[in-house]
Amino acid sequence: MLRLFIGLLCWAAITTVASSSYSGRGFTYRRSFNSTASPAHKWGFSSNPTYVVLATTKPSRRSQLLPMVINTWNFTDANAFAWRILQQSEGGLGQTRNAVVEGCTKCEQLQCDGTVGYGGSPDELGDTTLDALVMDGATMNVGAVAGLQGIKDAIQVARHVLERTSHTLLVGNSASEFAKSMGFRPETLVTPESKLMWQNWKAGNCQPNFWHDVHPNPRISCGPYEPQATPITHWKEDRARTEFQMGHKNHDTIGMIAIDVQQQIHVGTSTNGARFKIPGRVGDSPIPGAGGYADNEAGAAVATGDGDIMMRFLPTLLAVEAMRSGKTPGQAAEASVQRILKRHKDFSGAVIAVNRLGEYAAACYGMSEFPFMVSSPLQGTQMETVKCLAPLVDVTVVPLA
Ligand code: SD4
Repeated sequence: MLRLFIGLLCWAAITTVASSSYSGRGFTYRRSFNSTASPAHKWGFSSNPTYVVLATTKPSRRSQLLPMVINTWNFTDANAFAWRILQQSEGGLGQTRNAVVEGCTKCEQLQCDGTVGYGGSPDELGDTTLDALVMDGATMNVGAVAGLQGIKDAIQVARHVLERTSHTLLVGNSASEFAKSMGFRPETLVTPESKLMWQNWKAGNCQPNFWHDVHPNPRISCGPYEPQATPITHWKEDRARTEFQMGHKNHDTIGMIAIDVQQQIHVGTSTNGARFKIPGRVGDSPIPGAGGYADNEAGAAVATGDGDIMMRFLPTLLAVEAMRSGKTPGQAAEASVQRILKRHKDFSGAVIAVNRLGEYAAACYGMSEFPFMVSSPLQGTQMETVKCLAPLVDVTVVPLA
């Protein structure tokens, strides 16, 4: 009896605290850090607050957070499709891998925003190549492909790497040969639209591009380039990236997380990378810990944005480890974006973090806001939007180590 009474008291206390922070609808915006303690403040951002979207922590609603599917950007059809797959068993049991693979496949087929699947982001030679990953949070097994040529079904091939090999990542032509041996049909990934995009880029002196410190001057000329005999500095690199201006229209990878009621997690990613990339370039999306990471014991995270920068910081691993150490998804997502910002002020991208309970948050920088899709029993399928970190007011040059 005494135990029951103490239990009731605790429940009442938790409910009161939770309701003071969250809106009745179950979702609301709130500052992720108070303004004096904000890392943004520490690093010289303007005083605009950082916002993250957080799922309610009301105990009575926790059970309704799972199963869930969450993905980057407003890729509604992909999310709805994955959600439907998850419903194929009660509580999504045994369906999380199917959900992320089929959800991302849907985006590949729909050529989501032209940045997932065939016919987008032509490289310097006009080819489209694909990066994708599947990660199983129970086993930590990963299957991934990078620079996949001439096969449309990138995440399905990644699934074959996961399920039919002991490897983690296959690349380039050899990944395509592997796919063919697994029965995937080779076909061109070039479309009239991607060809036109590439022709216009060539006609415009190959601007923008990813070169620096080469000759002829890559800011005004096409290649072929050769090395220029000047010291390389971070300043030059920062300037080049600013000129490249990765923005919403230029990078929209799908990163998707599915969790069932038993807190089994899978993560999937798929992208055609960066427009006019140098052939051979691989982004963050197929790299575990960079584009996506899952661990049933802690949670999962997916990232989107400037992969050349992001993969240097393993932001999804950082976010998952932050949640493991007790941070909320909001704190975890923001801390991982802040880690990148500490060294790269011109970075643009976003991280979604979800803990094993299905509580989620997103943090972003370099755009005004970042949309993402969530499906759960609590809310059905809907788009959420998070305001991004305020732009830097003072840009400092990072000295060479
Ligand atoms: C890449 N991170 O290849 C990917 C692109 C992306 O949103 O996320 N776009 O760099």
